[in-house]
Amino acid sequence: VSAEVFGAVDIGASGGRVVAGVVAGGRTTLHVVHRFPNGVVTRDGHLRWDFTGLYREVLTGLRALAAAFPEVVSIGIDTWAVDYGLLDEDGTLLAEPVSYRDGRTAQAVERVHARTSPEALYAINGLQFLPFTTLYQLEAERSSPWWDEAAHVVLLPDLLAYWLTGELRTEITNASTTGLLDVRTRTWAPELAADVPFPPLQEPGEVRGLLRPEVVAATGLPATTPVTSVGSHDTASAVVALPADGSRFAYVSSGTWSLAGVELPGPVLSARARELNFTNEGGVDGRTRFLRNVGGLWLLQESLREWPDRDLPTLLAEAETLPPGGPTVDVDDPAFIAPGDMPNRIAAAATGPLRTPAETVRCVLDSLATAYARTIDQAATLTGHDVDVIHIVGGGSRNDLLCRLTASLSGRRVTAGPVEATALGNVLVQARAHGAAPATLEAIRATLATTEDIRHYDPA
Ligand code: LFR
Repeated sequence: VSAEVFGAVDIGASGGRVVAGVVAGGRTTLHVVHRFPNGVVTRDGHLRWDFTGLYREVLTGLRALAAAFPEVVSIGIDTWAVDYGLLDEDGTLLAEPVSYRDGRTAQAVERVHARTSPEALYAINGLQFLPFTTLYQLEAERSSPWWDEAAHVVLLPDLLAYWLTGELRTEITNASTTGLLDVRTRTWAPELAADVPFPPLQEPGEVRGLLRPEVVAATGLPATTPVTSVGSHDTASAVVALPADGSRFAYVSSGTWSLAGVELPGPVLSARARELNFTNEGGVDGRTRFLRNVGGLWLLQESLREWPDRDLPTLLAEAETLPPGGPTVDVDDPAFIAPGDMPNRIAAAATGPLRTPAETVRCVLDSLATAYARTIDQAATLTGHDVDVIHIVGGGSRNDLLCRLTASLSGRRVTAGPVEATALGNVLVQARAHGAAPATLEAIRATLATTEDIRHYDPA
């Protein structure tokens, strides 16, 4: 069988990777060619991403990709959502992008809501309230020293694509997280437009552009290599790669955040959906990702930073021996958004005392699993969508205890994996665009259901 290779750049809040996706005989195999850490840094009084540094890592990764797989067909890019860079008229990045974990939007939220009520906003953009949605960040940005010079607002995967190709577009699944897109028409909502525009929209599967000569020289990739738009919102790519057989499924994309919900043909904008804080994000092929952002492994990642002499496998093993029904926290508590001092913040919010790191770990996992079960139940009720199985994908799918707790608390079968669903979805949307994967998401998922290594958990 002949093999075709697609490069995926997949960057999350805690780390990035450049992956080769080898598609051969209906099976897609991922090879990570470069990994690099990511995290927020404090600069000029704000939490920011060192995005210039991340771009350097991307070039390093693409060089490794070209060296290992000279015949790469295309490159796709995804990152977390909502954050952006400001470019001046010449296309120069004005400042390193502020992170959604920065606290700058506190007053901005009130100003936006004074102009447009949360109810009216939901009717337009269909998004759950999160204090860091781009709409609020741009309101806060109006008082930044760079606003007057800004000519383009560019979402982060699109910024990488710009540096690689020179082309400015806004990929639509990620645009759907800005709060500025009309959820019904899938076009920019004129009534919410900021003074500085985003580049025009582009659908996943469309070619963004060819690599700039400088990038060709730096990476050794052929000058004919296109960047192909994928679900550039990492969660959109993850939902593509669910190993689902049929349609009666829900999912939890479990990483730094947990995104729990169902896939629908169109938005659900009921008052109840808004009250329960469900979002209608845009999926690949115009699907709706009806889900809730419910806090995630960030609570563990940040706790581990405070316990340098403890390792996760041992802590998980200890946590497993603790009895069920221990203290929990509300994983959605905005008090957990900022970095630092996490075990103490968890202890302060917990429903009972936490004496050891293992108890804290158990508390986080019980709380996450409880939130997953409740959220999937609500999603099913709000939409009338039947759910037989919950697919947990991403880093959390490796966490045996989390998967088992979710199965028993939800009373539903859980299937765990793939861990690298996001990179896989990135690869598969490119592969489809270049004729190497099936035409529909259903067919793509049915293939994954038979080729991916998946674990099943039935309710205890
Ligand atoms: C997951 C994710 C979520 C989004 C959050 C912030 O990585 O993209 O979908 O709510 O990060 O961008």
